Amino acid sequence: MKAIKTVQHLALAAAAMAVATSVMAQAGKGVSQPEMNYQAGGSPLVNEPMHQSTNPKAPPMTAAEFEKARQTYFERCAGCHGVLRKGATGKPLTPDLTIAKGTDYLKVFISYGSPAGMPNWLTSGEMSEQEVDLMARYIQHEPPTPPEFGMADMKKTWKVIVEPKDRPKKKLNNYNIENIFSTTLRDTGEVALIDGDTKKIINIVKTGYAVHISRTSASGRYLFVIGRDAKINMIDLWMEKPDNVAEVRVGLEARSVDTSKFKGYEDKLAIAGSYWPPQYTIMNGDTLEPMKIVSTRGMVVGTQEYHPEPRVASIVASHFKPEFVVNVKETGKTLMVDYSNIDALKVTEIGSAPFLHDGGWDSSKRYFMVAANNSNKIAAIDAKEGKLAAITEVGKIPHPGRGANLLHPKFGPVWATGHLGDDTISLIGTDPKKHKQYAFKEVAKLTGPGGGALFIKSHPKSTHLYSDAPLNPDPKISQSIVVYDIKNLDKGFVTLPVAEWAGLKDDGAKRVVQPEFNKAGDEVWFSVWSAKNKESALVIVDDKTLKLKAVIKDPRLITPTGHFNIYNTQHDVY
Ligand code: DHE
Repeated sequence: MKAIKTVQHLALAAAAMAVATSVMAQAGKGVSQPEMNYQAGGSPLVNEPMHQSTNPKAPPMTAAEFEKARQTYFERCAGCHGVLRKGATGKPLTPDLTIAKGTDYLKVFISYGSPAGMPNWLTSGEMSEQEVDLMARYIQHEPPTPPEFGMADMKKTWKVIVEPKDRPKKKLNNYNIENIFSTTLRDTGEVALIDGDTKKIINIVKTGYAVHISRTSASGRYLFVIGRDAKINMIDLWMEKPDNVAEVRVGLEARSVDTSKFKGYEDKLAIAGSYWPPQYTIMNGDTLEPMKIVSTRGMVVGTQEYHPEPRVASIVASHFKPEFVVNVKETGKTLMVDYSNIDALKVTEIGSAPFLHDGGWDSSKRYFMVAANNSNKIAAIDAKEGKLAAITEVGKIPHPGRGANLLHPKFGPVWATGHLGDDTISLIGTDPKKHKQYAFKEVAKLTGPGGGALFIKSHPKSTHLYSDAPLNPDPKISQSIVVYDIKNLDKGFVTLPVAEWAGLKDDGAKRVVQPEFNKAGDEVWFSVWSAKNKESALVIVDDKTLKLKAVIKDPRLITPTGHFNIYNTQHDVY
């Protein structure tokens, strides 16, 4: 575990350094360095048992060499090339392709990298010549397959810590629950529950490994947290001290979780998507008991070729129908999963473009705007009609988080995304009724400070749009936030030196990440994300004045990254 975390750090640290030459230089082709490094994080699969599969045409490897190379692959390569090496952000590396290239060619590629985004593992000092040789031989053998994870495995991990009948019948604390923030403490596998009113930590709750996101149940009472190890924790905010009431693992690696929000189904079901095995699992919303597992293996949109590991990326609950919107990365398909009868599950499959990743609702909550990141596109999924509304070309590697909704003075309601691979923010019209000519068109491009942006945010009560750039190589940029005045977007941005405001005592990378509004929509929270052994902080900015309002520091706030305001997450306000 420790090794994986270190590698993830290295990957992100490398991202910050390596872009200088590449973000802009590579515009238009290939994968940018920050995107590559961002996705090249370690996988929890490194610790899973897998069997050596030998290809007689490939150069020989001992069992020990194979195991070492396998570990390195899952620590450094699987995020881009895929568990089964069928390719994702990185190229496919299956033996039918690699054997033909030969060991020497592969060694050069691994050593020096490529303009398309492959890192220079040897010349950057991250791999030795022996390791490069090992990896060049390894990728000519059949990829070993991690184990499946079905119902019996899930049931073994399922724990109801407090039975529903033993839970509070009413709220037992005085917290203003709607303004609690759940902050990811990435490297400790915890979330910090923070009272948004008093800015005091309520509890630090143990969750899965390298915890990823938090989502709120429809009622706002329960919080669901998922770790990269596919462990889901369900936290009851009505307890005197909010804490875990249930947990389960739905796979070996995962990123997304949500709960049913359609009228009549509030808090009834939960869903989580896994990277491995490629599947989604529907659970009882009260206890996390796994009820239905559905594989996402299948054909890729367009080419209609089989993909053995289409990872489940973002999932969101529809407000129009009893449906979950499940976005499958490699196949480029959005699955509208009708949960009204899970014994006769109806799934509407909407193809758009490969590499669906993150996304959010437009302001009407009818259109789910999802980034096909490596295709440089945003697909708008019409949740009312159950069809693709449009695909919009945007900049290089869109990365919206959930995106931001603004009322543009000229174009009406627009949804915005920043980009990892260039310095632009794309605004897309989302109102086909009153602003038909702009609907699902990229109506404007704002210029930001540089590439490496991950999250963007606004609020219906705010006239500001905030964007981070934690993967930009320039510390001045990665340690700041830029803000646009929605009423005067042409004016450009102002920069807020958020990391400097945090006044941290340690040197080192201090990535400022993920703007998130409080419930009232008058303050914005940011994480200042330092290394695990360094001081981090949360910085709170007054949305009206853009001045520093508060800094939260605590030795327990280790590697804070994402944060999720209960009310805004419950109601999809962004
Ligand atoms: Fe995330 C959302 C996957 C790295 C912070 N991230 C998501 C979602 C997916 C995803 C599929 C959408 C979930 C949803 O809406 O249901 N993230 C991945 C990766 O595969 C990737 C690239 C590499 C990895 O190894 O995990 C990755 N993500 C990161 C980070 O390094 C970040 C910056 C820090 C961290 O905590 O690990 C990070 N991801 C986040 C955050 C969100 C997120 C904060 C939620 C955004 C939101 O506003 O909802």
